[in-house]
Amino acid sequence: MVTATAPEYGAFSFIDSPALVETLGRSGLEWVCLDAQHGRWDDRSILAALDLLGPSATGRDGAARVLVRPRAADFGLIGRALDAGAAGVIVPMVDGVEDARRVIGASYYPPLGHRSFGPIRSPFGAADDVAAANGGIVVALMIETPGALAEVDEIAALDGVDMLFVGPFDLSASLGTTVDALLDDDSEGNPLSRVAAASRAAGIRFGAFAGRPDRAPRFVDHGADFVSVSSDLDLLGLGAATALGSL
Ligand code: 3PY
Ligand code: MG
Repeated sequence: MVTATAPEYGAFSFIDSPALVETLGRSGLEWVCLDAQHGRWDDRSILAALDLLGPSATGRDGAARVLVRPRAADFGLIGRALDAGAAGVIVPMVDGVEDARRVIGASYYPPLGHRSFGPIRSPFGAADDVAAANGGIVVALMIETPGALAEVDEIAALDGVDMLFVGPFDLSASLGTTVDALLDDDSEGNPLSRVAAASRAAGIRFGAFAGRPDRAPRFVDHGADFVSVSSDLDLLGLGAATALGSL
Protein backbone atom coordinates (compact mmCIF):
# COMPACT_ATOMS: atom_id res chain seq x y z
CA MET A 1 0.00 0.00 0.00
CA VAL A 2 1.17 3.53 -0.73
CA THR A 3 1.36 5.86 2.24
CA ALA A 4 3.68 8.77 1.36
CA THR A 5 2.13 11.98 0.06
CA ALA A 6 5.05 14.00 -1.37
CA PRO A 7 4.65 14.19 -5.17
CA GLU A 8 6.32 11.33 -7.00
CA TYR A 9 7.29 12.16 -10.56
CA GLY A 10 7.43 9.56 -13.29
CA ALA A 11 7.07 9.03 -17.01
CA PHE A 12 5.18 6.81 -19.41
CA SER A 13 7.17 4.57 -21.72
CA PHE A 14 5.71 4.07 -25.19
CA ILE A 15 8.74 2.55 -26.95
CA ASP A 16 9.09 -1.15 -26.21
CA SER A 17 12.76 -1.08 -25.32
CA PRO A 18 13.91 -2.77 -22.08
CA ALA A 19 17.28 -0.95 -22.25
CA LEU A 20 15.57 2.42 -22.53
CA VAL A 21 13.41 1.66 -19.47
CA GLU A 22 16.56 0.76 -17.55
CA THR A 23 18.07 4.13 -18.51
CA LEU A 24 14.91 6.03 -17.60
CA GLY A 25 14.75 4.15 -14.32
CA ARG A 26 18.21 5.43 -13.39
CA SER A 27 17.46 9.04 -14.33
CA GLY A 28 15.99 10.15 -11.02
CA LEU A 29 12.38 9.53 -12.04
CA GLU A 30 10.56 7.72 -9.26
CA TRP A 31 8.43 5.54 -11.48
CA VAL A 32 8.07 4.47 -15.10
CA CYS A 33 4.90 3.03 -16.62
CA LEU A 34 5.17 0.60 -19.54
CA ASP A 35 2.17 1.49 -21.66
CA ALA A 36 0.51 -1.47 -23.35
CA GLN A 37 -2.71 0.48 -24.02
CA HIS A 38 -1.41 3.15 -26.39
CA GLY A 39 2.33 2.42 -26.39
CA ARG A 40 4.14 -0.42 -28.17
CA TRP A 41 4.57 -2.67 -25.16
CA ASP A 42 3.11 -6.14 -25.39
CA ASP A 43 3.23 -9.28 -23.31
CA ARG A 44 6.63 -10.34 -24.64
CA SER A 45 8.38 -6.99 -24.36
CA ILE A 46 6.97 -6.41 -20.85
CA LEU A 47 8.45 -9.77 -19.81
CA ALA A 48 11.78 -8.87 -21.43
CA ALA A 49 11.97 -5.53 -19.61
CA LEU A 50 11.02 -6.97 -16.24
CA ASP A 51 13.43 -9.90 -16.70
CA LEU A 52 16.21 -7.41 -17.35
CA LEU A 53 15.35 -5.23 -14.37
CA GLY A 54 14.54 -7.98 -11.89
CA PRO A 55 13.86 -6.79 -8.33
CA SER A 56 15.03 -3.25 -9.14
CA ALA A 57 11.63 -2.85 -10.88
CA THR A 58 10.22 -2.49 -7.37
CA GLY A 59 12.48 0.48 -6.64
CA ARG A 60 14.41 -1.55 -4.06
CA ASP A 61 17.86 -0.33 -5.08
CA GLY A 62 16.96 3.29 -5.74
CA ALA A 63 15.80 2.79 -9.34
CA ALA A 64 12.35 3.85 -10.51
CA ARG A 65 9.46 1.54 -9.74
CA VAL A 66 8.14 -0.04 -12.94
CA LEU A 67 4.39 -0.19 -13.39
CA VAL A 68 2.38 -1.49 -16.33
CA ARG A 69 -0.68 -0.03 -17.99
CA PRO A 70 -2.42 -3.08 -19.47
CA ARG A 71 -4.41 -2.78 -22.69
CA ALA A 72 -7.68 -2.96 -20.76
CA ALA A 73 -9.17 -3.68 -17.36
CA ASP A 74 -8.82 -7.38 -18.04
CA PHE A 75 -8.35 -10.22 -15.53
CA GLY A 76 -5.71 -12.03 -17.61
CA LEU A 77 -3.70 -8.97 -18.62
CA ILE A 78 -3.52 -7.58 -15.07
CA GLY A 79 -2.43 -10.94 -13.67
CA ARG A 80 0.24 -11.41 -16.35
CA ALA A 81 1.78 -7.99 -15.71
CA LEU A 82 2.01 -8.68 -11.98
CA ASP A 83 3.25 -12.25 -12.51
CA ALA A 84 6.04 -10.84 -14.68
CA GLY A 85 7.25 -8.66 -11.80
CA ALA A 86 5.62 -5.27 -12.29
CA ALA A 87 5.49 -3.18 -9.12
CA GLY A 88 1.89 -2.39 -9.92
CA VAL A 89 -0.69 -1.58 -12.56
CA ILE A 90 -2.34 1.59 -13.82
CA VAL A 91 -5.60 0.28 -15.23
CA PRO A 92 -7.31 2.29 -17.98
CA MET A 93 -10.98 3.02 -18.66
CA VAL A 94 -12.39 1.90 -15.32
CA ASP A 95 -15.96 3.01 -15.90
CA GLY A 96 -17.47 2.79 -12.44
CA VAL A 97 -17.44 0.90 -9.20
CA GLU A 98 -18.31 -2.47 -10.79
CA ASP A 99 -15.26 -2.24 -13.09
CA ALA A 100 -13.18 -1.17 -10.10
CA ARG A 101 -14.24 -4.27 -8.17
CA ARG A 102 -13.20 -6.44 -11.12
CA VAL A 103 -9.76 -4.78 -11.15
CA ILE A 104 -9.32 -5.44 -7.44
CA GLY A 105 -10.37 -9.04 -8.00
CA ALA A 106 -7.77 -9.48 -10.74
CA SER A 107 -4.94 -7.74 -8.86
CA TYR A 108 -5.02 -9.38 -5.43
CA TYR A 109 -4.85 -12.92 -4.18
CA PRO A 110 -7.58 -14.05 -1.77
CA PRO A 111 -9.03 -12.91 0.49
CA LEU A 112 -8.96 -9.42 -1.09
CA GLY A 113 -9.31 -10.63 -4.68
CA HIS A 114 -9.15 -13.78 -6.76
CA ARG A 115 -5.90 -13.33 -8.70
CA SER A 116 -4.76 -16.65 -10.08
CA PHE A 117 -1.54 -17.89 -8.51
CA GLY A 118 1.55 -18.22 -10.74
CA PRO A 119 4.23 -15.54 -10.25
CA ILE A 120 6.93 -16.60 -12.72
CA ARG A 121 9.20 -13.70 -11.87
CA SER A 122 7.27 -11.67 -9.37
CA PRO A 123 9.39 -10.02 -6.69
CA PHE A 124 6.29 -10.16 -4.51
CA GLY A 125 4.66 -13.44 -3.70
CA ALA A 126 7.08 -16.28 -3.36
CA ALA A 127 5.12 -19.51 -3.18
CA ASP A 128 4.38 -19.19 0.52
CA ASP A 129 3.78 -15.48 0.80
CA VAL A 130 0.66 -14.19 -0.92
CA ALA A 131 0.24 -11.58 1.84
CA ALA A 132 3.54 -9.97 0.75
CA ALA A 133 2.29 -9.96 -2.84
CA ASN A 134 -0.97 -8.30 -1.85
CA GLY A 135 0.83 -5.75 0.30
CA GLY A 136 3.61 -4.94 -2.15
CA ILE A 137 1.82 -3.94 -5.33
CA VAL A 138 0.35 -0.58 -6.35
CA VAL A 139 -3.11 -0.71 -7.89
CA ALA A 140 -4.05 2.52 -9.63
CA LEU A 141 -7.42 2.95 -11.33
CA MET A 142 -7.74 5.45 -14.13
CA ILE A 143 -10.50 8.02 -13.78
CA GLU A 144 -11.14 9.11 -17.34
CA THR A 145 -14.83 8.60 -18.05
CA PRO A 146 -18.01 10.25 -16.76
CA GLY A 147 -19.02 6.87 -15.29
CA ALA A 148 -15.88 6.72 -13.13
CA LEU A 149 -16.25 10.36 -12.11
CA ALA A 150 -19.86 9.79 -11.03
CA GLU A 151 -18.77 6.96 -8.70
CA VAL A 152 -15.36 8.29 -7.73
CA ASP A 153 -16.03 8.28 -3.97
CA GLU A 154 -17.18 4.64 -3.97
CA ILE A 155 -14.22 3.63 -6.15
CA ALA A 156 -11.72 5.36 -3.86
CA ALA A 157 -13.22 3.72 -0.79
CA LEU A 158 -12.79 0.14 -2.09
CA ASP A 159 -10.30 -1.94 -0.16
CA GLY A 160 -7.22 -2.41 -2.37
CA VAL A 161 -7.41 0.80 -4.40
CA ASP A 162 -4.08 2.58 -3.84
CA MET A 163 -4.54 5.44 -6.26
CA LEU A 164 -6.99 7.23 -8.53
CA PHE A 165 -5.11 8.18 -11.69
CA VAL A 166 -6.63 10.82 -13.93
CA GLY A 167 -6.33 10.43 -17.69
CA PRO A 168 -7.04 14.06 -18.58
CA PHE A 169 -7.20 13.53 -22.33
CA ASP A 170 -9.97 10.94 -22.22
CA LEU A 171 -11.65 12.65 -19.29
CA SER A 172 -11.75 16.06 -20.95
CA ALA A 173 -12.84 14.62 -24.31
CA SER A 174 -15.66 12.64 -22.72
CA LEU A 175 -16.81 15.71 -20.78
CA GLY A 176 -16.70 17.87 -23.93
CA THR A 177 -13.84 20.06 -22.74
CA THR A 178 -10.03 20.25 -22.98
CA VAL A 179 -7.13 19.38 -20.71
CA ASP A 180 -6.27 23.03 -20.13
CA ALA A 181 -9.88 23.92 -19.43
CA LEU A 182 -10.01 21.07 -16.89
CA LEU A 183 -6.89 22.48 -15.23
CA ASP A 184 -8.30 26.02 -15.27
CA ASP A 185 -11.65 24.95 -13.82
CA ASP A 186 -11.91 26.11 -10.21
CA SER A 187 -15.69 25.98 -10.07
CA GLU A 188 -17.45 24.28 -7.16
CA GLY A 189 -17.24 20.48 -7.62
CA ASN A 190 -14.98 20.59 -10.69
CA PRO A 191 -13.74 17.16 -11.89
CA LEU A 192 -10.15 17.40 -10.62
CA SER A 193 -11.27 18.61 -7.19
CA ARG A 194 -13.71 15.72 -6.98
CA VAL A 195 -10.93 13.23 -7.64
CA ALA A 196 -8.66 15.04 -5.17
CA ALA A 197 -11.36 15.02 -2.48
CA ALA A 198 -12.18 11.34 -3.04
CA SER A 199 -8.48 10.39 -2.79
CA ARG A 200 -7.97 12.47 0.32
CA ALA A 201 -11.05 11.05 2.04
CA ALA A 202 -9.89 7.50 1.32
CA GLY A 203 -6.26 8.20 2.27
CA ILE A 204 -4.96 7.12 -1.13
CA ARG A 205 -2.89 8.78 -3.82
CA PHE A 206 -4.11 11.04 -6.62
CA GLY A 207 -2.16 10.40 -9.80
CA ALA A 208 -2.34 12.18 -13.14
CA PHE A 209 -0.91 12.06 -16.63
CA ALA A 210 0.43 15.56 -17.21
CA GLY A 211 1.96 14.65 -20.56
CA ARG A 212 4.18 17.73 -20.55
CA PRO A 213 6.50 18.92 -17.78
CA ASP A 214 4.91 22.39 -17.69
CA ARG A 215 1.52 20.88 -16.87
CA ALA A 216 2.85 18.80 -13.95
CA PRO A 217 2.83 21.63 -11.35
CA ARG A 218 -0.72 22.49 -12.34
CA PHE A 219 -1.85 18.97 -11.47
CA VAL A 220 0.10 19.19 -8.20
CA ASP A 221 -1.78 22.45 -7.46
CA HIS A 222 -4.99 20.45 -7.83
CA GLY A 223 -3.70 17.98 -5.25
CA ALA A 224 -2.04 15.32 -7.41
CA ASP A 225 0.87 13.56 -5.74
CA PHE A 226 1.89 11.03 -8.43
CA VAL A 227 2.45 12.73 -11.75
CA SER A 228 3.67 11.60 -15.15
CA VAL A 229 5.75 14.51 -16.39
CA SER A 230 6.74 13.21 -19.80
CA SER A 231 7.30 10.12 -21.95
CA ASP A 232 10.32 8.34 -23.36
CA LEU A 233 9.43 9.61 -26.85
CA ASP A 234 9.12 13.24 -25.76
CA LEU A 235 12.26 13.06 -23.62
CA LEU A 236 14.25 11.78 -26.59
CA GLY A 237 13.09 14.68 -28.73
CA LEU A 238 13.71 17.15 -25.93
CA GLY A 239 17.20 15.76 -25.30
CA ALA A 240 18.16 16.03 -28.98
CA ALA A 241 16.81 19.58 -29.22
CA THR A 242 18.64 20.57 -26.02
CA ALA A 243 21.91 19.08 -27.27
CA LEU A 244 21.62 20.92 -30.58
CA GLY A 245 20.63 24.13 -28.80
CA SER A 246 23.80 24.00 -26.70
CA LEU A 247 26.15 23.90 -29.72
C1 3PY B 1 -5.52 10.11 -20.88
O1 3PY B 1 -5.18 11.27 -20.67
O2 3PY B 1 -6.64 9.78 -21.25
C2 3PY B 1 -4.55 9.04 -20.71
O3 3PY B 1 -4.93 7.90 -20.69
C3 3PY B 1 -3.12 9.39 -20.62
O4 3PY B 1 -2.32 8.37 -21.08
MG1 MG C 1 -6.79 7.58 -21.45
